[in-house]
Amino acid sequence: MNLELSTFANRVIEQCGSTNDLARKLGDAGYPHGTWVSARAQDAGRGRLGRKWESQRGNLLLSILCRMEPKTHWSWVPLATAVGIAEGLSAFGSSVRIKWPNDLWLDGAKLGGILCEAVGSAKGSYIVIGIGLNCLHAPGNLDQETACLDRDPDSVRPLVIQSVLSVLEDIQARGVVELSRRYETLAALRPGTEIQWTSIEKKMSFDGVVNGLGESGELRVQLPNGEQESLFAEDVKVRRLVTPPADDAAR
Ligand code: BT5
Repeated sequence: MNLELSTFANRVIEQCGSTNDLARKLGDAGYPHGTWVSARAQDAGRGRLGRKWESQRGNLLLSILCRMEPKTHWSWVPLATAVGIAEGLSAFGSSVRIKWPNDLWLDGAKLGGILCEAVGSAKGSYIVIGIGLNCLHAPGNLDQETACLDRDPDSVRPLVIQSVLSVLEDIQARGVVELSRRYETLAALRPGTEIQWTSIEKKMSFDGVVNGLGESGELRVQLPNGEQESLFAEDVKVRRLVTPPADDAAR
């Protein structure tokens, strides 16, 4: 066993650049599915598209290795992670919603984010699932509202790890149909939600109405001209939310 790697495999360390980079070292060395690493603070925490992740002490910063087969299910891993986190946190009575594709919302503000990075290596390909969750601090001065759980990260971490791994196991055992149903009960972008998104390729903004998920976890939307479009990882802004049915809102 590599001694350096064993100092952070399945451990909480004080500080690092990014837990995703440490998890990648574990993945390249052949550590198994479910191995995790967590830090109390990161000085180079990242989001998608090179964005920064504010990573103060008191929040959860966690990466988990995922070696799931078949690879056709890989496109579902970010949503499976979000479902695992939202379901796990319901044990605290927190009503967390999933804002497709990788955000967790509490009362409409960003509570957490997920950064999945696929890696091919000599010891097999895998996904690093990076999770940032505001436990004790909601950072200010960002371009969006933020929220926190008001819980110690040491009490949140085991719940999140266990719940995410359990959803991944379910996909492997039963496929994604049931996951899709579970996602729908937690989705912030319900069918009928009016959204706007920016196409990275075309560098243009578009408006549309959410229809639901496609078979790879993509977001199906209807354009004003009636055409259907699939979004795979675009940043989506909400223009008008749909009010959940009364029985759902009461939960
Ligand atoms: C994400 O990116 O939401 C994925 C964040 C994943 C972070 C984890 S921490 C453990 C692991 N190691 C890493 O280095 N990363 C992962 P994205 O969708 O690109 O959102 C980034 C945007 O969220 C920023 O531009 C800010 O607007 C906002 N943001 C940054 N830090 C935040 C925070 N702590 N809480 C809420 N919003 C934040």
